[in-house]
Amino acid sequence: MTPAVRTTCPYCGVGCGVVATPDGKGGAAIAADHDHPANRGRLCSKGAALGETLSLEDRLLHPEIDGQRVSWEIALDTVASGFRQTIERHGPDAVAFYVSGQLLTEDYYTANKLIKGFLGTANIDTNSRLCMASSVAGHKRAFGSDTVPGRYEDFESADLVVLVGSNLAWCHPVLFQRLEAARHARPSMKIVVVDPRRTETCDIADLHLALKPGSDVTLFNVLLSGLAERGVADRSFVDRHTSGLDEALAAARTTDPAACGLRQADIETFIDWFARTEKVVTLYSQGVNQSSAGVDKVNALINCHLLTGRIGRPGMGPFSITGQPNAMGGREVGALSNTLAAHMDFGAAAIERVARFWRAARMATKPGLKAVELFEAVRAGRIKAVWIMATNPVASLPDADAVREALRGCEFSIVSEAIRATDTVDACRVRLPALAWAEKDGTVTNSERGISRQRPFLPPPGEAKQDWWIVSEVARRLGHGEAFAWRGVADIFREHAALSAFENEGTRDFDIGACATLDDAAYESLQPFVWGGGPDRRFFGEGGFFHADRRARFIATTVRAPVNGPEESRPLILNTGRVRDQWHTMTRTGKSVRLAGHRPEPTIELHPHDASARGLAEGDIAEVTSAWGRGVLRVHVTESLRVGGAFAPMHWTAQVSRAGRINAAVNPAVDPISGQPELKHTPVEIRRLDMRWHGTILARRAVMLPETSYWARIRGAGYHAYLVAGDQPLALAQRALSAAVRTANPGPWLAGEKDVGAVVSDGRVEAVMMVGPTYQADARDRFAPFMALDRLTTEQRDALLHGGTDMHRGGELCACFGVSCGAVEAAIADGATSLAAIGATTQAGTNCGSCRSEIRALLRSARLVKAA
Ligand SMILES: Nc1nc2c(c(=O)[nH]1)N[C@H]1C(S)=C(S)[C@@H](COP(=O)(O)OP(=O)(O)OC[C@H]3O[C@@H](n4cnc5c(=O)[nH]c(N)nc54)[C@H](O)[C@@H]3O)O[C@H]1N2
Ligand SMILES: Nc1nc2c(c(=O)[nH]1)N[C@H]1C(S)=C(S)[C@@H](COP(=O)(O)OP(=O)(O)OC[C@H]3O[C@@H](n4cnc5c(=O)[nH]c(N)nc54)[C@H](O)[C@@H]3O)O[C@H]1N2
Ligand code: SF4
Ligand SMILES: [Mo]
Repeated sequence: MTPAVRTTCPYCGVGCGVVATPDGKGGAAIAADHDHPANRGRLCSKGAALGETLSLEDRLLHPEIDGQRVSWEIALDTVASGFRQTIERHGPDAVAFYVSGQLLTEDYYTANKLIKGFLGTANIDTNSRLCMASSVAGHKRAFGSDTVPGRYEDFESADLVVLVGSNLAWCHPVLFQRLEAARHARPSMKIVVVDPRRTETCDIADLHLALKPGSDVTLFNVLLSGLAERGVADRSFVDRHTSGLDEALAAARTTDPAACGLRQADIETFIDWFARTEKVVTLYSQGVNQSSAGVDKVNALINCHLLTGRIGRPGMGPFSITGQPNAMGGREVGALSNTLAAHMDFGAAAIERVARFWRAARMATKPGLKAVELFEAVRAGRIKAVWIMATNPVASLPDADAVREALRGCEFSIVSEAIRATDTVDACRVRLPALAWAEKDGTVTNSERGISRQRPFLPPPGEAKQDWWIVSEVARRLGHGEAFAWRGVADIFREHAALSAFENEGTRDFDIGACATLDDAAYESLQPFVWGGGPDRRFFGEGGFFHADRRARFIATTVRAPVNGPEESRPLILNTGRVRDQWHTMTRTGKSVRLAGHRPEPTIELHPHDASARGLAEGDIAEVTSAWGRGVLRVHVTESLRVGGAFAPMHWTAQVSRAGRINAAVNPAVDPISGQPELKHTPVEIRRLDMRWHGTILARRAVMLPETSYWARIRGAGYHAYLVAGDQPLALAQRALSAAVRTANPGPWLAGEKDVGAVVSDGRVEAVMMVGPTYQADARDRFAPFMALDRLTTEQRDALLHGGTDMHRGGELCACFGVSCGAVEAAIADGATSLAAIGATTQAGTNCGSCRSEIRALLRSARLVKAA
């Protein structure tokens, strides 16, 4: 038996501790770490399903150039000489790195050091530009440093938690569970959600402010002036520790509350609660950051905490929650193009200091390009060599078709990836195989500044290498071997720690100098710890901000309209974000069967009013068009949106769908200060595509689908599922699809009723398809149980050919135990009236808890039906 290894979840910024126990066959059992301070024994559905993502199928295991396998020697020589020649001919600013908050700190440090200290350019940006850049800029404006002042436990001890642009229930589920538990223990605690959509997070909200998209500055300006009017300013804090209040208040007082489209009474309630409650935490995420007014939104809400002095003390403060597992580590190493290293920027003294510390051969002397402009420069040919690591920009950047075009046209495109086929890998010439989570060694920093170890528990597969090693080998080939001569990650961590303390003297918040002397054994066994902020690990409770005068700044924020507002021909505003069980571009969560059921298809959600105005109904196929591009998605009609709003998840790529990659349509407008794109606000029109047939295919072996208007592919247990639709005549489609199915899954073909056909060989279903004139939302659920059978009885075969069984109606709800909506509804019909009762009969909601809000929604609607 291989011993259990304590490591950290590779998904969200909560940074849960995980215990992995290898099974000796390439897999591992995954459990929550009961001792990790972030989760104390909890995991969400994605964390709990990590064991299903470990297989080596889909992995990139060997270096490739132009589709040909090559040795590491050749690959590394090619990369090094490509960079050398490009710099010789065109100067250092003709090269760039695009990196990721999913790199470990040691990888991140290495990439940043090479390009800024030895290639002479700061053209390194990270996908955190799409994620945290507005928070970084807002923190710096207010505090003089990119500091997150608070701790997770502050949510639990607060009396009012304001969640702004955060779908915590789905995106940071373990923190949501902690919040839910705290609220359960202390029912007086209040929760306000500020989000134009009614999300699952609203389930525990006392007040949901469904504001007009983009109008957060209005709301928080109104809050600021309301707080001042109610006399709750903390005069002593403001006088001793801040400046700029008068200008900020003047701007706030001229703000017209009508612009946020809320009822005045709700705004008053919000101001009253905020005014009355000393312990307030304002937690915010992408509804704030991903906006052309992102930085102003951040400062508008921080202003309210500064005014009331509610910052840096238990149960209070603004809290920017990070998305990726190492978004914070990336900020610490300084891998944004406008930061230098270790929370230092491009001031002359800092450049000189870091150059000295690194013994830099060729130091960058000015900030580099930010993600969106960086890829524009690639497209325009100004950047001629670009190296992408641990991110999938062809799917995740806005105006994504332009990004693909940029990469395809680039002379020298390199990608370091763990997965063989992604939208970005497909567009790059040099492909370098990277180790993945289970094999990687290093550290990550979570949202509360908590540094944890990620430890390998599986052997490195194929020829894959860890990212820091790849970068260091290129550095060595460029003649910088000495500066990159680390023996392992502990060496890198010590150097990073030493830089954080180098000539710091309390001028910079980030200082983990104590770690510079850890020996290898101490690094190996390093326990999770939160850096900075004195004995209680909070910043700013007693002032001590990082502007030269040690005062925080109020920022006068004025309301600006989004860069691209609705137009006559594109009157709807497209909002994008996440679903519960998928992670970004699905390269990992897409491998898990149990995560596939919750949201199997790329959907476009819209309000019933907007749907009916366009003749759109649930299940239709619709085209979403913007000035930048288009997507084709399944329609979901829901009252959880505002009229005029639409929502699509960001997860679907060209690998798993025909045209579900929504970023092809998303606008590339950015915040003028942070450069963060406005991913939540694109003017679009949505129109119905007339489909003449809809189909569902479950097949044990992958099917090469013929050209159709719509398809999406998902994972089943031992099979592939395809949801398809098209505009050819039905009979033609049936013929073409059955031929495709049978080519991949040979065997006797049985024609059934209701447009069902199946390949059944030796009594086992090899493939089944239903292709008919109407959309059958539950076809996949009806057929799935038959794929689990090794031999069908005659009755089972008949049932299959008559359209399957309705055992699993309504899709999957509980990912941990595979419980369908139908099963939960049946339990309710049988008399279950509470979460606990449903858990007792079906097990749903009793493991990770990620589905509890959805179960509560079913309970509520059952109560409504009963009452009616
Ligand atoms: N399941 C899952 N969890 C994840 C991830 C994932 O891919 N899947 N990714 C991780 C990452 S990297 C990140 S950054 C986080 C993101 O976590 P969140 O920010 O919580 O997630 P999003 O769904 O991107 O957006 C949050 C909300 O912002 C709202 N919003 C849109 N426009 C506005 C506006 O103008 N004002 C306000 N106030 N709200 C608005 C949207 O309706 C949405 O509900 O999630 C992390 N966790
Ligand atoms: N429309 C829209 N677009 C968005 C967002 C949105 O809300 N709406 N959110 C944005 C946000 S907040 C984020 S954070 C981004 C995320 O977008 P991306 O970073 O592009 O998404 P991922 O799928 O996480 O990409 C990570 C890639 O790294 C690979 N990988 C995993 N581990 C390793 C490793 O150790 N080394 C290497 N070299 N590769 C590895 C994975 O296989 C995967 O292909 O998307 C942004 N895009
Ligand atoms: S909340 Fe879920 S995804 Fe986030 S770190 Fe914890 S287990 Fe991983
Ligand atoms: Mo993110």
